[in-house]
Amino acid sequence: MMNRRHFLLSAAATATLPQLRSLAQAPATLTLHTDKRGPMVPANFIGLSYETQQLSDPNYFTAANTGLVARLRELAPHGVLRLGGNTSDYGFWKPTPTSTPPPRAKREYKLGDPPPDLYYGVTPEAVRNLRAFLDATGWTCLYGINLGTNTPQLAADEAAFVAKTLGNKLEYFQVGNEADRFASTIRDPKLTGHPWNADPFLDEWLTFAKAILARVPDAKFGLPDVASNAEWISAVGDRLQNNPIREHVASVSHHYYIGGPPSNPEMTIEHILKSDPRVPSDAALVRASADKLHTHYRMTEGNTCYRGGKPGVSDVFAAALWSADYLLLLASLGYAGVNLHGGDGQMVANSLGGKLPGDDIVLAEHGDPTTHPHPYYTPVAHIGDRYLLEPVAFGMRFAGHFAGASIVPVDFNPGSVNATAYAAKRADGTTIVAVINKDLSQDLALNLPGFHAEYALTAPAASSRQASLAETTQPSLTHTLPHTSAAIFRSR
Ligand code: BDP
Repeated sequence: MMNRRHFLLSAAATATLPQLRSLAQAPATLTLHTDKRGPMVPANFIGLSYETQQLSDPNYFTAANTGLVARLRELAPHGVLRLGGNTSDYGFWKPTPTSTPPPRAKREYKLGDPPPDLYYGVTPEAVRNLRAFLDATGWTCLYGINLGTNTPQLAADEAAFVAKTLGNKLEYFQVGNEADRFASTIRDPKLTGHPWNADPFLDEWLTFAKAILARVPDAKFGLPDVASNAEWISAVGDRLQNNPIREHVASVSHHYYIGGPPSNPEMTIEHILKSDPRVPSDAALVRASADKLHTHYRMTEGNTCYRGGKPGVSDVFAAALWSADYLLLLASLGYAGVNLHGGDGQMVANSLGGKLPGDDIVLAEHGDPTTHPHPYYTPVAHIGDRYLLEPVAFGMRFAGHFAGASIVPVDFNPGSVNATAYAAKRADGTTIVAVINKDLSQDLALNLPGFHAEYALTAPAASSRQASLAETTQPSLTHTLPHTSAAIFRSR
């Protein structure tokens, strides 16, 4: 019965819906399943992730930093700014000029992580300025609180001030960043004498969350914000599903970098444009955990190449094609949002021990690192006295056209061309289709009756530092989408 019904529905849908057919040797077909409901893409789907240490300069996130305000508004009218990263476990709440950090166990420096003696204060002024910055941008905030080198009392004091000051601009707190990596740093069993895994993490997390709830009774949290450990994602759902704190979990969160570090010869343009099976498998895990808690799931930090990004890969047009595809894939997998990591080069360098390894690559090629964005993967760069949208941000803006729409599941077969397609129904009743041709040499032949091209994402080459996302009326795009480009089509 089920099979037959399913067959009839899809047959009907196929017969009445637009079909996209390639005219070249590699035929592409696209079927829109408008009879099936896909996930709703939240209006604030687009996000950025910055190091919490950015708050150590109270003049960074301020309404007066008009260049940065303007770039965020261009990126998305309603985005989410996430503060976290490795530095979030090294800062302290500094309510008065004489406040001191809590004592910290001594440990050795480990390559690629913050130095053990990294300390910085977050002041009330920085949080007040952050509120004004959020008001000026129209964005909200995921606020990271130190779990690694903090006390529950200080965390609660900070959370109380942040909740009061940010008001409805605060989405939720995150306590601890990538705690699944603490075993080799701030919870090294050789120093603590205790094993470090999801259980002691959740014990510590619950102590902090309860201390915060005692001061902010309606506080919400996202967790576990892991770098990659799948067991921890499952442990959150399993351990918290029967705990009353479940009501306060706003999101199950994790991070994703395609790979790294920059010196890894596998981190190439070709590599970042391939589909990664880890994306749907992570999504299935995180969704299962979120379902147990009746909550959302979000990718709160990630980008192309970890350790600050790779020149020539993370800061070029290929990264725009990657982000356009990756964000729409996550939207179609039901994620509530995505935060790509970036910010000020020095802060990301601090998160990695003081240096961006991408600089060595530029210098080895006799280039000038100062002409590149720092970090190399940042969506918004600060070069000289200007803030600029980098290619990766153009892919985010492209995907942002789906914010507020409902995903329409598709079947897409581009033949031998490395291309992807996504569709959504917008509130105004029109259907939009995004086609991303990530192929570096093959054009994609299209036939999309009833649709016209609306936006084109283009650049001179995948390795170009330039990107363009422009409105278009070019009729030829509905027949041929050139290689290394993407377009959004709208139903008439
Ligand atoms: C993540 C950290 C972040 C780093 C980033 C990177 O949370 O602080 O900047 O990796 O390696 O693991 O680029």
